[in-house]
Amino acid sequence: MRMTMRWFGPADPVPLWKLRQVPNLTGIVGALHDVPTGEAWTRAGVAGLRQTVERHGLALSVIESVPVHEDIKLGNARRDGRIAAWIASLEAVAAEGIGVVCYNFMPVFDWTRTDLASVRADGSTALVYRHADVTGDGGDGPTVLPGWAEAYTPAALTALRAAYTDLSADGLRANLAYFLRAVVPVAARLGVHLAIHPDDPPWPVLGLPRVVSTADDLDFVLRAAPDAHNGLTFCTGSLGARADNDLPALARRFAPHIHFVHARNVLRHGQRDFDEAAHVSDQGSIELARTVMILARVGSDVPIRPDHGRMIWGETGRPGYGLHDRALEAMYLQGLLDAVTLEKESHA
Ligand code: DNO
Repeated sequence: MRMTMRWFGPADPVPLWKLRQVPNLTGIVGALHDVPTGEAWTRAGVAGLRQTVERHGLALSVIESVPVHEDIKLGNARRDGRIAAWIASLEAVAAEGIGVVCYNFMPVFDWTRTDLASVRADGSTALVYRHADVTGDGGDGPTVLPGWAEAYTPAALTALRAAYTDLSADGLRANLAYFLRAVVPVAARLGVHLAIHPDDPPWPVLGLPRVVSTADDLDFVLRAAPDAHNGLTFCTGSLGARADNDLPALARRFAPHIHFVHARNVLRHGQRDFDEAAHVSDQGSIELARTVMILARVGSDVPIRPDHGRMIWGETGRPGYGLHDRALEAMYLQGLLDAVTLEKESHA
């Protein structure tokens, strides 16, 4: 696997020159964050990002994400126009030679946490999720939570959530299948590997359905438009927030369809609460080392990135995306990859 790290563009407190000094880091995971969701990216925009990354001696390996507009998830009358724009973005990405595109299909909210700086016993801070804190304010839920990719006004959020009232999980699944049947043939023609990101957390939030949470859900995605270019982002932290997702088993089962890996650990408390933990396997509930080694043994040579880290050594910045802990994580992952390489050599 190829080591990559996420970079949020010129406004990211962690500059590219620092990422370049992480040993064995070759690739950057980026996006055009200033293009509004639903608008088509231009080739010039993608070229600009690629050139900036390349000037720092790195490659733009993955686009994360080309956001999917709510009209597509809702399956309303505007969806075909939105899909056309998504396809135009895909064409811009392909024209610049970038081969992997990550996206998600979570209604309204992207990843959700209830505290972005929970103080740990060692003085570091981490992101945590407490289900009661999302749903526990009388039924309507809060209008703003830390970590949402889109900032909604309370009125916009209420209207958007109302639009989902009649959409069941099966309805959302049908809209996902419609989207996949439209975009996968284009991705195949362009040679771009699509990698859907699982729901984070992998259960319904605020009454909105989520349909990319379990092994059956991943299977549904792959069957909806069977093609080598229709694949998965294997996010250990998202999938691993559910105790009934057996990560080593999922890694073995889905390896041929995994085009991108997000690695991190979580410490689960009960069914619906968790803390983000340091990567080392025994710090969390996930068998992270075993899972990554399985992917390295049986999977393809795909990009992997350390996902969120804690804030350590007094670092401040974008929650989950500081430099120090993610660099430690990259080294832990690199050690696991080296171990598998040595293992393969000793059997050769
Ligand atoms: C959080 C990320 C997500 C991810 C999207 C992919 O840090 O893993 O925001 O980028 O869900 O579409």
